[in-house]
Amino acid sequence: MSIVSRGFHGRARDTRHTLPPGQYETTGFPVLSAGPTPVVPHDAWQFTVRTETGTEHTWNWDQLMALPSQTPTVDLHCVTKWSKFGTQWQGVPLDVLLADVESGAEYALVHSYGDYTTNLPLEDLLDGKAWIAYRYDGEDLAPEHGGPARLLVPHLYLWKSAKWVRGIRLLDEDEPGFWESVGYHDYGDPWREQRYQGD
Ligand SMILES: Nc1nc2c(c(=O)[nH]1)N[C@H]1C(S)=C(S)[C@@H](COP(=O)(O)O)O[C@H]1N2
Ligand SMILES: [Mo]
Repeated sequence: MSIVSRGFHGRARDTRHTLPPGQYETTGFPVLSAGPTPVVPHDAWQFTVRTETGTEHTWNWDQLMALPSQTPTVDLHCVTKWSKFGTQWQGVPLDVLLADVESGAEYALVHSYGDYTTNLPLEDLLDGKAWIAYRYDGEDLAPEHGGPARLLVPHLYLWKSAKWVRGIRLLDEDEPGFWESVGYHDYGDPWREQRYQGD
């Protein structure tokens, strides 16, 4: 994989300030977690990408901090129908983390500390569309919002933005994650209102 400079800039500011169908705007920042908030100290934090052939690439916190980051401003859309405009983040684009990862996989299954998973096509993590985010609104990302670090993939419903992210498995075959396996849409595009399987 290589960094595509076109998309690297093109999608970093995904702010339309327009509501997708069926959404309403909120100015708060609701917390939605399926279980307890895991405690992950920086010195214990690791992020691992495992390819379809089993090769693993692991970064610790200091290595993540040493990578080039971006400061995207994006709109968030939760499947429970709230949207929040203009949220400001800092994070490392997945393009940077995956640049030296040899893979022909088409799918990704994202894992969190605490066992949450979510799936998406690998291409939806690339070309400036997704980050491992560790700062929100000028401060370290709060634990309830996914700190130390969460996936941020704002062009899909927010359940795809796994909090407390610990790794990504690259897969030849699509594999449903936590919400996808209980009836939520496999892809989850808010603009096409893909909330549930069959939408
Ligand atoms: N690990 C983990 N990530 C998660 C969740 C979760 O329960 N566990 N909930 C998802 C859902 S449904 C939403 S809407 C967002 C909520 O993010 P927030 O709590 O920062 O608003 O996180 C997503 N990421
Ligand atoms: Mo959600």
